[in-house]
Amino acid sequence: MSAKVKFYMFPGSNSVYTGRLMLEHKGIEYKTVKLPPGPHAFIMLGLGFETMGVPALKVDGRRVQGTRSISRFLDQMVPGARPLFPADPGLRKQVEDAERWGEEFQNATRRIFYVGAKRDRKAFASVMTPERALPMRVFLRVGRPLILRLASGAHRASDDAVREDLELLPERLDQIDRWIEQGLLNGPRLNAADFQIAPNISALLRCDDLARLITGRPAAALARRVAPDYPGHLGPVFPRELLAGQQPGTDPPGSGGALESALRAAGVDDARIETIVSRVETIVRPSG
Ligand SMILES: N[C@@H](CCC(=O)N[C@@H](CS)C(=O)NCC(=O)O)C(=O)O
Repeated sequence: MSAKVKFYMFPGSNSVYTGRLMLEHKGIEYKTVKLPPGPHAFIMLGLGFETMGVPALKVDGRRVQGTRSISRFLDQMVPGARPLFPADPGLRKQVEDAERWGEEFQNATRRIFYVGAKRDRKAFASVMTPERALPMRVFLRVGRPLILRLASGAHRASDDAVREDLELLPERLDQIDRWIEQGLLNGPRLNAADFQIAPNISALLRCDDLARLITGRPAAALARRVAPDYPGHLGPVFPRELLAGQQPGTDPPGSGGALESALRAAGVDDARIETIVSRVETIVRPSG
């Protein structure tokens, strides 16, 4: 018997991307319910969900909300097939821990986007409108300031929070690279933590101020494999004082996000961008 699955979402959301990837990984057929970002929060409550957030599922009347509930639910719904969690209890615990860690990385990525999108007028539409029909695109353009204000409040996306998120970013990327090296992430069998983490790396790769920190890392390869089609672009909008924790003086000249953005805008694919940027880095990186 096949269950009727409805997937509540809005395009452009990082957590929705995680939910979609997991549904597709499990080979589950589903019907998408596309909501307008902003009003979606009230619609979710109106539909009887416990909180305002997407992604969420309704499966034969049962409501499942949030990426970490969805991953567990999908493994119960379709046991055996392409499990999101390993059967071995020790390994399962490691994946669960990395997935929980990934949810905080997800929160940080969302805050970075909202704070950046207040400064870059084009960023919000570039992420939120690609899969939308004209009336919704108009709504999103007109509603942008209000939606950004509401979302920033709901997710505590302040300059202070983002200063800390940006400061933590290099060590978070190091953690992801370590997990990849250990085989916990980006292994032969993708797991719930891969799907939780990869969309956020992909989103950050589309930020001009941050791409230089990620390109060339194993984390970038994970994003390219698992979540290659994050839409949009955030220009170089973060003021120096927000980026202060990243020691800008240590960046090799020419390896910045500007090169990556220019290549992407010219239609060069991600794999080639990575090769070109790492070559440039080896040329311009100061020796010693
Ligand atoms: N940590 C949650 C995130 C859910 C979430 O915050 N989703 C955003 C969209 S990216 C949302 O719907 N926010 C509205 C709200 O929660 O008020 C998960 O992993 O599912």
